[in-house]
Amino acid sequence: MKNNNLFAALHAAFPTDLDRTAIETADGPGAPLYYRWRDLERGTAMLANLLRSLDLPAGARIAVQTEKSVEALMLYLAVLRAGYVYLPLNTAYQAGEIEYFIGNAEPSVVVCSGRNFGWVSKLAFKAGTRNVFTLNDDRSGSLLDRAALMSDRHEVAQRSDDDLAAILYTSGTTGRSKGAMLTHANLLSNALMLKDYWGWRADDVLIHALPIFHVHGLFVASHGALLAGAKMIWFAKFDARKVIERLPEATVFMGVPTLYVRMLAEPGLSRQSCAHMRLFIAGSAPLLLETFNEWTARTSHTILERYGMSETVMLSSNPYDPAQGERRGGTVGLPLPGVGLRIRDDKGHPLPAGEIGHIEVKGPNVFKGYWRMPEKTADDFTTDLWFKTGDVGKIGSDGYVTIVGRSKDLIISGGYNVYPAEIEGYVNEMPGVAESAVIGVPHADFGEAVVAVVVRKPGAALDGATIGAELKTQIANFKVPKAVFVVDDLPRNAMGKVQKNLLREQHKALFTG
Ligand code: MLC
Ligand code: AMP
Repeated sequence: MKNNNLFAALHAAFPTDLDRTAIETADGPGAPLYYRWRDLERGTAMLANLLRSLDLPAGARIAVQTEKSVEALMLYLAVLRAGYVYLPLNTAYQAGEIEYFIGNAEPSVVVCSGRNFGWVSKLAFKAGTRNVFTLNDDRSGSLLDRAALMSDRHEVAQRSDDDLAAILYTSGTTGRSKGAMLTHANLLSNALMLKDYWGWRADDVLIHALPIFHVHGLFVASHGALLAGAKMIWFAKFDARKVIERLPEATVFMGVPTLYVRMLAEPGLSRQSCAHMRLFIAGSAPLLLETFNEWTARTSHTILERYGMSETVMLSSNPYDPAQGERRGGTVGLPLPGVGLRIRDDKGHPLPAGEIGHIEVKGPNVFKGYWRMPEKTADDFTTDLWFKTGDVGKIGSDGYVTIVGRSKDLIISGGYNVYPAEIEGYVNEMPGVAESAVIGVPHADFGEAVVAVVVRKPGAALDGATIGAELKTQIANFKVPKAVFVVDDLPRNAMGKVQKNLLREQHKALFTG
């Protein structure tokens, strides 16, 4: 029987010469490390055997909040290999956020950094998790200690298309995060299609400088290189100057727009430094036309912008092959092969080419629903089962898709999503606060920055700095407003609704000069 486990496909793509370097570390503690394909094969087998030895129930979730490391990638692969469900968590999340994810997902295993073991294990044990391991970025921790005792032979667990491979939490408009359930078929169909569409080759070298707890770094970048049997140069943390130094050895780079903006600010970025490169890919947030054009002028490469989301992996892409069309700045290209995109008006009626409306998607890439939230899942699908992305855009008569905005109240800052409702919830709980409005304003580095406008209760002494400092102790640092204004009231329309557009207009030049 064919095994539809995503890992089986990745494994089958390992090169025959297992002694070739699969991943070379570019930063992190100590000298560069060279991981051969054989190391990935053995490491994932040992970790999968460790998971199997725990006697976990079918469909067990393995929640992971660790610094980026090759071992953390191996852990992801091992979870697939053993047939469990991977649940990655942003390292910036704090106790309150982690408590929610663990309570909601009820993972059988939690893996965290050693320095967080005290508070993470307390939350995990309270939620009923029996196994908590540590994994540090210097290859220490109880996870690897235990895995070292395991056999390095492991038969890949049999999985069918519809079985869950991962749950990715994505914030909701009501403030609470929803776990998007992705199946083996969702991830594999998308990865195989992108391998062809972007022309991945065994002699490619990918600079991997994105975090591995979201779609972009974990799936799109890693799956691409692994399925091609291509080498990765592995950055635990993005550093524009250091990445540019490695470009002459590389062929593919993927980044959110902030990474391109930061590289453009480096004098070392030049036509020569990019001469060996085959492809620069951008996504996760809008790439400004200015950045797109400046990149071409400086490097002679045209960035390929694509569009994706946690619930759907990749939806559209500018063409790689010039025969299929130009890479057009300001657009997210054409719907990917096998992916259906359509535009609907507010009432769900089809709109003609070029008209702006809600973007909806159907295809093998579209997730199975939100974890234990059937009503939310039902709300986000149309009656004919297209997924409502919450993005607003148009599809031209030539098929190119342009995103013009979002119907969901969402801020994307440096490629991370921040939902205003969640931040407003925290601010509104603070003493002396009557209400608040959280908005996104243009930011030269992060694309958008989070700003809070807070109304004080009569007579209350409130200041923005204290509110910001308090938030810093409660939520992930990228969600903390970069500016907090204390005011007497918020602008409202005749219906009493807060006019966030007026606030955005008022503060639009705050971070762009
Ligand atoms: C860091 N900071 C941010 C931030 N990242 N603030 C706002 N938005 C962000 N994205 C702040 C921290 O709070 C901290 O502030 C200060 O910057 C330094 O933190 P750092 O961790 O040292 O920052 P840095 O390493 O410079 O990180 C910036 C970054 C990172 C751009 C490299 O944010 C990043 O890796 N972004 C990529 C996100 C990503 O992979 N998205 C893909 C989602 S998948 P302070 O005040 O605390 O010191 C998806 C689907 C798809 O969307 O289509 O791909
Ligand atoms: P996430 O839920 O973190 O996966 O974020 C998905 C959202 O990121 C999408 O719904 C879009 O709003 C946005 N996004 C992803 N890629 C692009 C892009 N190339 N241009 C504009 N927005 C994008």
